[in-house]
Amino acid sequence: WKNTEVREMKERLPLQRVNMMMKVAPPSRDFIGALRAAYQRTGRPGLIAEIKKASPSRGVLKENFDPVQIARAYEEGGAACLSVLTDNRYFKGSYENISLIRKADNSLPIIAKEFVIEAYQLFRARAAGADAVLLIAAVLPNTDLAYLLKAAAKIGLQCLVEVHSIAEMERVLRLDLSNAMLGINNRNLETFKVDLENNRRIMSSTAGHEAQARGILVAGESGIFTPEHLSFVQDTGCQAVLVGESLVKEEDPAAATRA
Ligand code: IGP
Repeated sequence: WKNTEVREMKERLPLQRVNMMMKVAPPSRDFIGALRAAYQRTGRPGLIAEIKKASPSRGVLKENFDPVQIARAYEEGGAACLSVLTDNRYFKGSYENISLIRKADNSLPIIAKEFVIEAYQLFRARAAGADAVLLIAAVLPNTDLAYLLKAAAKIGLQCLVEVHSIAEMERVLRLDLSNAMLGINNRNLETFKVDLENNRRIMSSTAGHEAQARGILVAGESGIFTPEHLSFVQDTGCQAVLVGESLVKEEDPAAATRA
């Protein structure tokens, strides 16, 4: 085994422990509802502001990284929700960061972000105090998505189901999404290239129209750096956006969030 894999195994808490933690975890909040409310209040897409120390495409984004402080700045700046990277291998994140943000009484609902492939990760996220989790269609067949959506609902977690293509959008629309929202990731996970045109293509497809007709909230994700980008994504029909790099790197994340 590679060293990283051995370390990840050691960091894995026993299920029994996670179960106990879930029982005393702070109650979950309405992640999707907070985004809808923000859209209704402002007429602008609800902002999911992301907390990540590093990314595979950009390396370390911020040297003296303080997740609690950044979360506070996002809250002050008017974000609707937080996205906290828990993946350690590629993003230098942790579940501990979620626990710390919740202990600091930050009021924003939190989505835990990593590559979820099994129910254990849902339990671990809820135990840390997360309100939602990310499920990526590109790595999960519909049978697994259906199972994880159900398991998440049972423990009070909402899901953001992420797609990259029209085909994936069509596929996930066959699922029961009553406890979920969708995300269109404009970053190609293999090449890391960002293309906002992808957002428009998917939203203006038959599947994109179906999602909107069913009242499913859709977030545009990745590569949003300017107000023009934000308007572009809003014009495709997204009522939420997920912004990481351009906010995390700011000297003043609160001011950047307001802008
Ligand atoms: C954020 P950006 O370009 O604003 O930093 O992108 C976000 O979309 C990205 O972190 C993300 C992600 C993911 C990370 C989207 N989907 C899946 C890990 C796994």
